[in-house]
Amino acid sequence: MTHDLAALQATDPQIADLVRAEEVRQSEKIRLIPSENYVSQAVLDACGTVLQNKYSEGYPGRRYYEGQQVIDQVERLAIDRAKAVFGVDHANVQPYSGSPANLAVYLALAKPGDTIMGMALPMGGHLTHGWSVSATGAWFNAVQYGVRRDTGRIDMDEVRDIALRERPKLMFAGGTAIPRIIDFPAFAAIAKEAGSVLVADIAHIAGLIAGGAHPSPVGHAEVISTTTHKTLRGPRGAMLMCDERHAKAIDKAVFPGLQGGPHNQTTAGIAVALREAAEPAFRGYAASIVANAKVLADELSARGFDLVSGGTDNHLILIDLTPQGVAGKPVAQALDRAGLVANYNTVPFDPRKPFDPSGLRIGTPAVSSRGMGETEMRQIGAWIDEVVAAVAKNDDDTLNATAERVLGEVREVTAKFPAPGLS
Ligand code: DSN
Repeated sequence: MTHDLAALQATDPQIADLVRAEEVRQSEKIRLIPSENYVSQAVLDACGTVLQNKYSEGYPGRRYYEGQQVIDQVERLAIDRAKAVFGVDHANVQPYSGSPANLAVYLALAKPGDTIMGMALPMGGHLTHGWSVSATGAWFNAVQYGVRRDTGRIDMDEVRDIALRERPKLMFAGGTAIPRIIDFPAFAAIAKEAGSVLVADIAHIAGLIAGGAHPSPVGHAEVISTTTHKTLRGPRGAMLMCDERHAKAIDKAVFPGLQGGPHNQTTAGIAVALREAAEPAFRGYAASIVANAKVLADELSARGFDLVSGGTDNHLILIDLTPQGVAGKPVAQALDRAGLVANYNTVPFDPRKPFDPSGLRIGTPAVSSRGMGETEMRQIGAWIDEVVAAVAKNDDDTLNATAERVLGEVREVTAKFPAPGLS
């Protein structure tokens, strides 16, 4: 491990030890959670700096604290790079994370009680797109769309029917468990017909869009929301991008509407990640995420797994484990013991509860950052199959033996693929 923890070790050995333990975990295991990644050492460096020490409420050139000679330059660089990478009029790089970013969109463009529309969480949407337990479901009249039973793909007929009936103020396109390309032009046409503002939440696919591996919503969605730490491979943070006409409202909603001082160390990390995303190599990275996901999906399908929508176009695969006679949670727990980290997830029309659902969600952003390819994807598919079969046997000895053996094999593979920021 290269990360210098000498000062931390001297002051707080307990936390230093835990950081090292997490480094080992991230290094030894195969991380398949599709919303996670490995940032570069450069991004890690930017985030661990004295930029942490500065308050900068406001925006570059218009701050409420003096001493912004440096911070203004950092934030301007992040904004300019976001505008260049995504080709947008305006970028706000201050939202603390995805949920606050989406809340800022509501604050900017809707009023409590307004009708808003998003994809239902169990269908693949996000909490903040109006799901009932979220403030966005409580404070707005949320109407929700889903996927077609026969295809597992977003039901654009339903989207149009609901939109024309309900005339939502905001319409969200995007989510957390969508394995297929999102048809932004189709959403835009419906939003126009319904008189809605289309908000593209590209958190999961921002890196694919930046790298040319997924169509961009620019020119279709008036507002674009994204986290920066998923496929985009930046620090934990978020950005809002929009047409010039919404710029003032969006900025005002982020600050002073919702937030205080921006996290300047994160802004610097976002700027570095965007610089990396502008490099030609990032296009290769984005393409490898999709290529790896397709191979892994192919391997799983060949082994009899039921993939929602039949496969993937992006970084994400959603497996319905019902045919295997097991639930997502015990499988995710067994996989973790075997060195393969995924998350259990609802599948569309899931008869089981969200805390014990039928599905397993996996993805390829992190393994692609390690440079893994077709051979490793086929091996991962085989390991998943073996672990699921062991869980299905419902026999502790079989499961223990399988998890132990696979963990050993996983460690042999991960040793050959050093992770960014850890090697
Ligand atoms: N938690 C994120 C994910 O895993 O998809 C969404 O916010």
